[in-house]
Amino acid sequence: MKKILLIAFIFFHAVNIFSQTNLPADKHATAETINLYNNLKKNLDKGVMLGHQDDLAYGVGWKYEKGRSDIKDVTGDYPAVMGFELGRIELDHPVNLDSVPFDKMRMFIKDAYKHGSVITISWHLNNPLTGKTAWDPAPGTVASVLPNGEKNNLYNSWLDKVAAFFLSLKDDNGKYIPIIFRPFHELNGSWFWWGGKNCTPDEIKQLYQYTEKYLRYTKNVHNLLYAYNTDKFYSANEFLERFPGDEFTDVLGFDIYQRGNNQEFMNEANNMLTTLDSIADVHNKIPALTEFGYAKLPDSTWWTNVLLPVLKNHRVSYALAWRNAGAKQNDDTEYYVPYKNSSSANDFIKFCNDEKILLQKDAAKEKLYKKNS
Ligand code: BMA
Repeated sequence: MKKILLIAFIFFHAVNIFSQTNLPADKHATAETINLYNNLKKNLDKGVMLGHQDDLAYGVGWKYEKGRSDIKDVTGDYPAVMGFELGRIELDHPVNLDSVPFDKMRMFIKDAYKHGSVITISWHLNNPLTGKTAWDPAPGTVASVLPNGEKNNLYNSWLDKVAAFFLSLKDDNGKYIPIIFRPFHELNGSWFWWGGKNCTPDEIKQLYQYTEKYLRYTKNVHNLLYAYNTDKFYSANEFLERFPGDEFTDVLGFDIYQRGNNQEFMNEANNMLTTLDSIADVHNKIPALTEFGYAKLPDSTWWTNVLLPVLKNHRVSYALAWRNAGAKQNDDTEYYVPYKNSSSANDFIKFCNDEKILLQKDAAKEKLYKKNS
């Protein structure tokens, strides 16, 4: 009888543990990475974590001022998700393609992690076949980096550098900082060498899988969740056309920028999020708006009138606003979140005060890197 009770006891605990802890694509992910994965899933109904690319690095009219952030200047709190970018790390450059020094980036990532935010990283890697930028769509590039391709060795050496960066991301106790890595983003569009008509769907699937296996098994990088993300899409089939498979992905998302009127944007975003929600549900993944923006925010009530109603309709883990690059060489300015005293700042405060929108303090309360029951 005692034995039976003991077996029943163990069985119930095992069921309990397994039902609460799912493993991400990397079955050997660090404990903190597994916890992040499970907590992001569990928190889907709590709200949308607001993110911002390069938030701690610069904003409109400033660069590298300790503790500064355009979002903090306006709302008093930092974003719950911080985005960073690795382009040019493959060339051993000390700064990325947007001039952010990798050493500073490492410190920003440590800071974001320490304060409970989630970190996501993109990689606008150069074209390995031509040596030009990510935007050089030379045909045959993807095939050239796959095994037996003429640039496979070069590509491996680039992955070695990316792996070294990920493995250099540790907290004060020497533990690896979990990152949502978002390679080959917008892969249904044709502007990057890895996208759209510049390769076959099968080739980009292979490249995605190859990259992940190389980082995981050859380089032993285990602090990554992987985000698969498209640009605008019109059907579930289109979204999934280049999908590398469940065992290679944790987050599913898309990038969306408003270029037409508000209603058009709302319709598109609602349609895509409805499709994304159902795909994420079927595949048991984390749905996210991996990039969004309305350049220079010409509508001062866009946040509460356009974006908020869309987000309220859907399950979205996080939404990453693109970078506040500020003044650019060609006399243009680039920004996607308000800065102090800009025209949509007040509306942005209202948006952030809505219970659906989570900033860093809200994320910190969730202890995303801890095992929560
Ligand atoms: C683009 C623009 C560019 C930038 C690139 C990589 O969308 O913001 O200015 O270089 O992303 O971050």
